[in-house]
Amino acid sequence: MKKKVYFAGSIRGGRDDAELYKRTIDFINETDTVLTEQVGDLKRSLLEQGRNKDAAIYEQDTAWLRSCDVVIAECTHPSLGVGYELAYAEKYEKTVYVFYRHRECELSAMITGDPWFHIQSYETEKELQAYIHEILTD
Ligand code: 6IA
Repeated sequence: MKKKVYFAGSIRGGRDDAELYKRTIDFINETDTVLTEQVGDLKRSLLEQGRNKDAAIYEQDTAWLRSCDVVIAECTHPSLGVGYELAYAEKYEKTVYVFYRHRECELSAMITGDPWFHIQSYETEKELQAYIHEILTD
């Protein structure tokens, strides 16, 4: 059965990796279902958001976190929102995979120190996709 995947990646934290998120979301969607396609949206402006929209985003994202089968987070680029989502997912006992490129960042001790998270460093996108494929075919 197709897995419902909550893919997390930086938005207001910085969009340097947005294209990687988009390709990763497309890759996951080949076999499973990504709930959070906006994370890979390359067109929408960050400025379009207001407080009302933020409340709707929060409600929708937390509902998706509660209903997903697995969380996959790309954490190379630090993001407050992603950190919040990881803790929220743990509260609801969701399986959480955290990926990062170790040559480019030091993950927070609050992530690496939490045994709940499955943490995996990678170097190439191909390697990232291979890890994700393994998770989804588990
Ligand atoms: O603090 P950040 O903005 O970097 O937090 C990013 C995380 O929060 C992502 O993993 C998303 O799941 C969630 N998030 C933050 N902003 C949005 C959003 N904005 N839509 C959906 N989820 C969000 C509207 C779309 C945007 C591309 C303009």
